[in-house]
Amino acid sequence: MIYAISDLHGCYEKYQKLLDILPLGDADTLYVLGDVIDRGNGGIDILLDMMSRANVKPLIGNHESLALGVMKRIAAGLLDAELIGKTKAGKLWLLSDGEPTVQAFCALTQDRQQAVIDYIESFDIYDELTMNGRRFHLSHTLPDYDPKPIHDVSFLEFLYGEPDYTKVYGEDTLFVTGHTPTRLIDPAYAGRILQKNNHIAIDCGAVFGYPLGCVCLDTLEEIYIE
Ligand SMILES: [Mn+2]
Repeated sequence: MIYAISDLHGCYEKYQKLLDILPLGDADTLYVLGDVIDRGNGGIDILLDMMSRANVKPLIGNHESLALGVMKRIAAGLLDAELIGKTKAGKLWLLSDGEPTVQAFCALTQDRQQAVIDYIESFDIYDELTMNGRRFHLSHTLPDYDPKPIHDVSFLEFLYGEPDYTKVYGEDTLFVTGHTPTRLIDPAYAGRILQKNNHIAIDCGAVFGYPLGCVCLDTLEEIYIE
């Protein structure tokens, strides 16, 4: 089975609870559609756990992309937790609720810091697959409606785009995205996965007190972790 979650934002307990109930065997895959870190406290712990699992497939989110350059400078000994706020990129990261990630990252040994950096650098930007005759596109987010070929979508649009969930992007493809909590797309879907117009929006807002949503791509079944 193939599952997808997104925007864990440091919610380590919900992540572990999900792994406890998912029958995730060797033939199964759990896609994590970015924004594992920041806001909550457990982002680095989640990354370290994900690294140890061959059947977890990460895609990059804007928070990982923003953190990466600063993490490299910390690992190289050029920055520490106190100096981060004095750099442009570091200030941006802290403004994006990066503080818990900064603290946890700085507490790692240099080897572990480098392992986290290497892992984030291995993240793909998007993936496409076919399951039970249904085509899927998966990425952290997508641009506003503009039916251009996927190879014309820019890296920044995959990280920061705001899809128009009222538009069908492709008749023969289901577009799985996170990034925007579903309550901000449509309040009727607060804390729930939105499946509509060939979109599957899976960021239920786990770090804001809503459940962690998980969709099974084989069955389109929704799983919720309170
Ligand atoms: Mn995001």
